[in-house]
Amino acid sequence: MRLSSAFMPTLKENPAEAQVTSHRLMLRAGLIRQTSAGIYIWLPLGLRVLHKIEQIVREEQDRAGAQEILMPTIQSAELWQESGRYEAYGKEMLRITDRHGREMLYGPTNEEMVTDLFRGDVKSYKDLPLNLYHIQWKFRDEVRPRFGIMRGREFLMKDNYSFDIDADAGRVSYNKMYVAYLRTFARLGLVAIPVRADTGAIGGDLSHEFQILADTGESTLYYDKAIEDFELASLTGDIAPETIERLQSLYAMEEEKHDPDNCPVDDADLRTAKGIEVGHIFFFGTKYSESMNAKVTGPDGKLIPVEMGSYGIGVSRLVGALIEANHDDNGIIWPEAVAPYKVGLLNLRVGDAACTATCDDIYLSLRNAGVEVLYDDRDMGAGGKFADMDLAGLPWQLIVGPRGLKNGVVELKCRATGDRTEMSLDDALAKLGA
Ligand code: P5A
Repeated sequence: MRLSSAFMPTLKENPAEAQVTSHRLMLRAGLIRQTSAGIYIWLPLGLRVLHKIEQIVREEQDRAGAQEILMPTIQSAELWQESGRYEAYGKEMLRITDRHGREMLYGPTNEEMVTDLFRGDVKSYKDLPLNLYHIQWKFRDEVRPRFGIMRGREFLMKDNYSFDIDADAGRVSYNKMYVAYLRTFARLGLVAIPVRADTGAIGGDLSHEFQILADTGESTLYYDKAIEDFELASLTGDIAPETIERLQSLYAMEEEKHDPDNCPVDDADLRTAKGIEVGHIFFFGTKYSESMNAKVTGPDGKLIPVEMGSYGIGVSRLVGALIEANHDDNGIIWPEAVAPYKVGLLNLRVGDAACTATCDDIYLSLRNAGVEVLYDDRDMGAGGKFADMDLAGLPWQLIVGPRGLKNGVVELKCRATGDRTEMSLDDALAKLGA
């Protein structure tokens, strides 16, 4: 993409409404714009990141055996009346009436809809286990939407739902998702601490929240430092059930439930940190299958309500969480896995015909090699270009100016370390994979 024609509106000043770094940087770098409280437009740069996160989440779901579907955002109130959650969900639910006077709602989550889908089409224990997911917008009329897309009213969630014949099998499905989540967050370059959690409006008695560590997190966590080492060491290949159970038995608590006098972890091994909740998983057994009559025939021909779990990742929240975990005073520092472009190409002297010809060639070579590149071909001073590129946070900057070119060199800057190295153009291209 050429910056001269890109829709990438940046802001020089810090927007007054932004209280946290990620919100500030998302507005300044031109990733999002607010249209109403807690409702945002995703601009090209932000949308690229959102799509990349979505794709990593999708790949790990597929790998864990879940199948992708797409359920609608608008749901009928009837399903929620059946489960008993229509009243219970309260003011957070956005209720709508259609032209025929039918009560509808903008889905805050999809347990009811997927249970309805299941009961219509699955009749036998032979069709289990089944795990269905979708990545779809949700609406929750939060009392206090804040921190930009971190606590929005409209937000993108990956949610899935597991169906099993008995509680033991349900627990296996739960553990599969638990591991898939750790893998997903590891691929995003994040350390996620799984914390035993309350089940709130979703229900059930087994639940973990996945909290990524960031100073601006809303929750304060206490956890056994062994969790971090464990995750790094044990996430590859097949993971034995005992390993998962051992990891789940390690101590991790939110401040409200942490009792220093009765903590099983020695002070030396206890870590405390702020966390952002990026995922939440639940095993609620037959809560919805009983109330909504989702039963299959078992081996003996008798009808059995299915055991269910639901699993959520805040896909749009992750964009903010990633920025909270990866930035400096100059802007965002994207991990390569989710960066909107891998390389920023800076033409320091657009007026210089030779410099521009070389940059145009580089741009073409990178694109031909499939390297995602944002080309700053704007006719303006170098200072502004450096500032904008640092703000945008692309992992690599290829800096090309007439002086270097005379000596046959360009500069390659690594955004994360700030290191700038002079090298031949060929070496730079090779390093970038072109
Ligand atoms: C699990 C999937 C559920 O809704 N039902 C389907 C279950 N869980 S949850 O914890 O309520 O939400 C899952 C994740 O969604 C993100 N999230 C939000 N992101 C942005 N703005 C919000 N207002 C918001 N609310 C929830 C969180 O990452 C949460 O872990």
